[in-house]
Amino acid sequence: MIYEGTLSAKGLKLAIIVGRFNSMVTESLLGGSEDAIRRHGGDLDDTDIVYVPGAYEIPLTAQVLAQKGTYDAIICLGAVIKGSTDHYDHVASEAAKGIASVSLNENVPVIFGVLTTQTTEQALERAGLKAGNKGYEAAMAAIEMASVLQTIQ
Ligand code: INI
Repeated sequence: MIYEGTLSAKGLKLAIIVGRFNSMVTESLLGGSEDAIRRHGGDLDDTDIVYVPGAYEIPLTAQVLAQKGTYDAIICLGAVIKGSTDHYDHVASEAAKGIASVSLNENVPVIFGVLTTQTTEQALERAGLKAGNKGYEAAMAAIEMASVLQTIQ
């Protein structure tokens, strides 16, 4: 037996968490996610968007949303860009670990759409310039995971 998800967002209830830090990047990621959902049959009126201060605050927010039990998947969008201190490393690693643990503990796909880059230019490239839009890709992963989990459950 082979199980696989579809790429249809029709009928899915999704949440998107967006970090305000580096908002020029994260707003472009959000646009990419919305584009993916809309172009795959999803209803943006059924998609909840939650803004948080920065990537560090994403895991707790994802946990509270997941515990509501109403979302088929949660998309986490952020941009952690290396500065002159090691603050970057703490924020990036806590966001990554936290998002993974919420997903495993709550049995909800929680998608890692947090960019971690050395420069603002690299982040912008991945938010709609020459390296695609990771927000779009994160939404596609959310759609596929919501679907494949429905299939195997
Ligand atoms: N938050 C980010 O989302 N990206 C960053 O690059 C960043 N840096 O570099 O500091 C960042 N820091 C804020 C952090 O996410 C928290 O909002 C803050 O520490 C308050 O808890």
